[in-house]
Amino acid sequence: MDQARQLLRGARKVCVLTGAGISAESGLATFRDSGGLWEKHRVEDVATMEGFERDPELVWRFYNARRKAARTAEPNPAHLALAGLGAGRKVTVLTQNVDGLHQKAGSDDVVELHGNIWRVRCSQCAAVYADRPVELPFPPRCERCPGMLRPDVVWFGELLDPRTLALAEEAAVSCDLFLVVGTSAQVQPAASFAFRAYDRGIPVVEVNKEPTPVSNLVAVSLIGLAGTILPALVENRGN
Ligand code: BJW
Ligand code: ZN
Repeated sequence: MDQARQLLRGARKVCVLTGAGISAESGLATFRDSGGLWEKHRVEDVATMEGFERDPELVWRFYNARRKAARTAEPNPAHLALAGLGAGRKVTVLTQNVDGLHQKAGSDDVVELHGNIWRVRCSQCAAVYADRPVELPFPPRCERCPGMLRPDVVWFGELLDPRTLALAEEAAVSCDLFLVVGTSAQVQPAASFAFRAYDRGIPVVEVNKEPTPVSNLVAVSLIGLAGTILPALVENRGN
């Protein structure tokens, strides 16, 4: 912890990659942990375009349940600690999460790699709509064409938005400390940003309740709950 604090103290530009683990203590399920979403749902059924084309109602049931959970979820001490990290330094959060909790906590530079659960997009004409009701009546129809609306998130086999990728890339290689929090670091290209920073000689600090594929390259691995470790890392930072 002392070593991580020291790295943070010297850092003027911090880039943070977050995953579902940072929202776990807000009561939102992760994907790959025991009891996680991928134990109850087949990835191919609910997180691919093929699955949506096969059974859109199943996919909407999955996302409506997650919207319902996310609506009442509040940022936890981990989100708040990251939001408080910005005094005197530039902090960019690259999040794989679609729940909007970093913004709710007050982080002002958030790059949403996998989209946002509060937006919907037409599967035919790509029109994007925000602030739809939590329980969308099925089938949710586009206002501009006969297409069906889908969540505006990135499923497996889909490309991340090129502008989003460029922002993430720039933040990852121009920071002087890269934090990785609560992600299994298995999904590409999101996980690759930690490797890009490492390749540039930038120190990488990981916070996770267990080791991951990035644990071997990190300067410091802090094993434990993000809601406990991040506030401890940020306090006494002495800027
Ligand atoms: C705690 C904690 C606590 C718990 N405190 N810690 C290169 C090599 C191999 C494969 C590929 C490759 N490039 C592309 C691919 C294919 C694929 C991929 O990566 N597959 C791998 C899984 C093998 N990637 C893609 O398809 C991506 N698109 C793409 O690359 O396009 C180009 C292309 C297309 C086709 C072929 C090839 C290239 C798109 C990926 C989209 C992922 N989408 C999802 C759903 C988003 C919407 C939604 O939320 O519903 O994103 S899947 C899901 O996984 C979600 C997450 O954002 C993502 C990552 O999961 P995350 O956040 O890491 O969660 P978990 O559950 O895995 O981990 C939680 C962690 O927290 C654990 O480590 C816990 O220990 C920890 N934890 N509680 C601290 N309290
Ligand atoms: Zn449309």
